[in-house]
Amino acid sequence: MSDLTDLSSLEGLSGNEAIKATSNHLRGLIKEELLEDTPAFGDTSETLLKFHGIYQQDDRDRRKEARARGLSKHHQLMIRTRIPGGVVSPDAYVAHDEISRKWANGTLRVTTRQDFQLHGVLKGDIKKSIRAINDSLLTTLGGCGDVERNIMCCPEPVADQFHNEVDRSIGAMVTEFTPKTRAYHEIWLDGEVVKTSEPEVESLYREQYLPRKFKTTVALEGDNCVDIYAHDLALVAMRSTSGALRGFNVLVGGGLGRTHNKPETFVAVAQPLCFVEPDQVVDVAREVVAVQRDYGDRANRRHARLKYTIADRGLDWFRDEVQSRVKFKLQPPERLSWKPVDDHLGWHEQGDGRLYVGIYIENGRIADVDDVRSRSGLRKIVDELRPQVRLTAQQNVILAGIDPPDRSRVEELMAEHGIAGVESIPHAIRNAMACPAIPTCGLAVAEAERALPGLIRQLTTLLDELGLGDERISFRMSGCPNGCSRPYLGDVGFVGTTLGKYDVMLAGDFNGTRLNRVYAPNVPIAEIPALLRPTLEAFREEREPAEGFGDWVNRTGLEALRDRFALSGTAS
Ligand code: SRM
Ligand code: SF4
Repeated sequence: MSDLTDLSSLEGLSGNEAIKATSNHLRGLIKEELLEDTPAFGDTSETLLKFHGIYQQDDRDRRKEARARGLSKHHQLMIRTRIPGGVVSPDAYVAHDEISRKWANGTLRVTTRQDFQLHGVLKGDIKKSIRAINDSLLTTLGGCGDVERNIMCCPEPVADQFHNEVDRSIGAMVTEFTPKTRAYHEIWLDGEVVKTSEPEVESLYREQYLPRKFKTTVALEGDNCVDIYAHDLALVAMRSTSGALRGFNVLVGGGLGRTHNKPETFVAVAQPLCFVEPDQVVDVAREVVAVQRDYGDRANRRHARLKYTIADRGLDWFRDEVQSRVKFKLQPPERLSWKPVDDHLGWHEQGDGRLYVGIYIENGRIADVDDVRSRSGLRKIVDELRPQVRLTAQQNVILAGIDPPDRSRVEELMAEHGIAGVESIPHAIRNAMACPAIPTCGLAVAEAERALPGLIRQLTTLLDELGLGDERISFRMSGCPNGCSRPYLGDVGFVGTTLGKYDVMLAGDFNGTRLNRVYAPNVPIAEIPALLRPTLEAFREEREPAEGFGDWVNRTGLEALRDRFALSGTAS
């Protein structure tokens, strides 16, 4: 038990609040249950494990068979490694690759927030896996749970003054926001239970941590490759004319999770709050989180994200509250402008005489499937040339620090393993993302990662046929309305409603600055290409030069297009 004395203060709060408060800083009974010869952890541990970067799941493909045979679910664990800015050393890459082969399902998943996920780990192998990750100097602590999640950043591996200063700010924020509990060390790394007179202080998170997950990203002026508008807290690093870091525009209150048929849950884009100087950014970020800690809804988890606090109390109230907690004056936010999103794929110079190459990974799944053996290929390149690896917010991989004479060897190894260079990947495929959904995600109501490859190839054929093959159109699919692949910020979103059916969303934009809306609800996947054909044809005929698909839909009017093409639809 924690030293929380007044449990009556938890009355009326969600069950998770009591679990957190009485967990003794995230220990609960995880250590004890780990020793038990059972395939799964209990419910309370399941909740607490998330803070340690671990989700208890079951293999949904095997549910039916298990039910038929009177067996219980096939329990397994998913591990999420928290990787600030997506930067992975060659040793850490190798460690994850080894875990994926030995104890997980043989694949590595790059997430939309620049982390690695390992699926299919059995309870008996979890401790070894977490240890191996720690030995490679990364951690899973805070990968999930009601804390600050992984802090994202544009992964462009350029080592100039601006990038270095941004990296320093991120490093300071990571230190500030990493939970201070020693539970992680004790449970997973066999750290001794430290008996000291000094209390274990979570000065930011306190006994109950945050009301809900909290997400922060850092973009570099002009390039929204990290989808700032989806975030609770977004920081846009601004460059001075001399190339130094001038400060950060701060935006707050974005979030994409919603629930079908529950209009009180909604998608929101982050709104501009203020501008701060580089040495003020950690303080302001901490106080943004602290205001949400103090005022976020702890009774209803569906209403507990920062976007709801701001919707209920107003952005001006929020700014005043943050202002009252910092010692400097918050400056008005500056106007942001965006160039087309850079996915950082292909070969680039990185400014120090070396090169980096961005490699496309379909839906982030590094695997050996048929002729495309990205897992073996990347491992061979990393073993041989030891590049730094960076994970992108589009679920792709960058190999950085490559000496120019080694470029041909990288290309040779890519070709040997069926890893395509970006120039041969159709734009629709390159700009598509899907979340894992079935079989690992317990919340999925439809397929995504396994469904999008087929659909996107049909759409590629359609676009080619219409002469639109060179258009940059983003297609994003998720297996439920939680929006893990950020479908609401793409030109086109497919949001699963039930097995085989999706709400088709249009009128977003390629730069992810505007939410899309439902064009047609509940569409069987096989009908999606035919549904989109007339709209794409009209786009081809009526667009302004260089106008993107989502922008054209937005200008023409979603409702007008729906009427024109004889659809009727409302959000499901
Ligand atoms: Fe997510 C829950 C996967 C990014 C919104 N997300 C989940 C879980 C853990 C399901 C669960 O709770 O049992 C999924 C695990 C599936 C699996 O088998 O791996 C899951 N989310 C993912 C990933 C792996 C999708 C991907 O394609 O990469 C991403 C991991 C990111 C990371 O490394 O931390 C992922 N999730 C997102 C994003 C995008 C983002 O943050 O940029 C969102 C929308 C933004 C937001 O948070 O508002 C997102 N995930 C959710 C939600 C809805 C939250 C809400 O406010 O309602 C849930 C459900 C929940 O929290 O209750 C969820
Ligand atoms: Fe699961 Fe839904 Fe997230 Fe997809 S969007 S991973 S189905 S929670």
